[in-house]
Amino acid sequence: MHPGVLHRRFLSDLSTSLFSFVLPLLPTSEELTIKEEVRTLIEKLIKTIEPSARLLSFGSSCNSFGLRNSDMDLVVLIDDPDAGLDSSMFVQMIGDLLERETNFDVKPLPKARIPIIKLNLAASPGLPFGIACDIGIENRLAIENTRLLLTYATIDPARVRTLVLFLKVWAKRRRINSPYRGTLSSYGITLMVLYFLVHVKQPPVLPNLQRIAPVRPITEEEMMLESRNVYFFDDVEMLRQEWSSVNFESVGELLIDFFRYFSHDFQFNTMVLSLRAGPLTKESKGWTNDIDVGGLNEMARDRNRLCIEDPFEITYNVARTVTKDGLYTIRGEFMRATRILTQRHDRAVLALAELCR
Ligand code: 3AT
Ligand code: MG
Repeated sequence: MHPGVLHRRFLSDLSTSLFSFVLPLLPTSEELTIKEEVRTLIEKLIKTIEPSARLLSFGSSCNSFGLRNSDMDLVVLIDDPDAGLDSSMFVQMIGDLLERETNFDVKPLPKARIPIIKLNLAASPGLPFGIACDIGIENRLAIENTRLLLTYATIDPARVRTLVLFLKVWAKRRRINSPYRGTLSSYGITLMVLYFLVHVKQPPVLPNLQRIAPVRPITEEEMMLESRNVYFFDDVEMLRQEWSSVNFESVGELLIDFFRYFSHDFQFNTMVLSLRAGPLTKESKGWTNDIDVGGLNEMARDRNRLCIEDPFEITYNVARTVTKDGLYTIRGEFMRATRILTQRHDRAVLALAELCR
């Protein structure tokens, strides 16, 4: 058969295989129900300490990029401005309460830089692996960035969700999804995929939601949260009607191109990925990592090896955990993936299995 025909067949198989790969890894409805029950139970208990408190989910439990058994990210928001609760104290109080009233394994960390309560729920028939859960206090920006990610996913779920979910699995299996070991968080990986779909692909697969003007004028106050501009266009109905990408590449083609772009084209040494603004230089953000002057130790230089700007907290590098070795491993993985997907033109399903081995 002609190589072009073989290649086209591989691409079409690759897209089908990606959908089938991801499908069984999605959370079961039973898991979602249990998680929601746990959230409601904990919220009810917390309200006995502070009636104006609400407990909200964020992260992958509600940005549509959740996988089976993924952790549960929760945050307590206190609506009463006069509640006067300090985060450390509140974390300790919630920790004590949960220890008394539930049989979860509870670990309050009131003295951590960001005070949180860690919970572990034991395995049960509906939750064969249990759940790990982190409860933070007043992290309102996380709720907003979760909504941003969810809105992006909603515009083109077939391509966006499939790509992000597959790449999260790939990153976990290839061990490059460990911020504590010098590689990337899931949030960082998701921002890389969205950056690629908004700013690298021409024509773009997704619009830049932070650059679409609001339909009605909005006040400065509505736009700002904790002195950050958190505006983005979030009218999903209107986006569905008004935005139609003229990029018709399949999810398989996009995946290959994603790996190729981060293997060969992205300038890791000098550039910052900004979902908000497109490519920026490290120099323009003051995120340089190559000045080797006395006083700047190895740790400080390692902070900006890979630069991913947070969409709202723009002075914050989401990938600051990536070390020199971590980046070397990550780039090696992008190259390995490109090689596998561009050299194997037999069965796509085998290529995916090899990719995630
Ligand atoms: P998993 O399914 O748990 O792997 P996730 O989407 O829940 O993926 P994370 O657990 O990495 O992603 O993060 C949960 C949320 O916490 C995502 C984001 O709202 C917030 N978050 C995580 N890391 C950062 C960060 N470095 N800067 C700002 N917000 C962050
Ligand atoms: Mg999470």
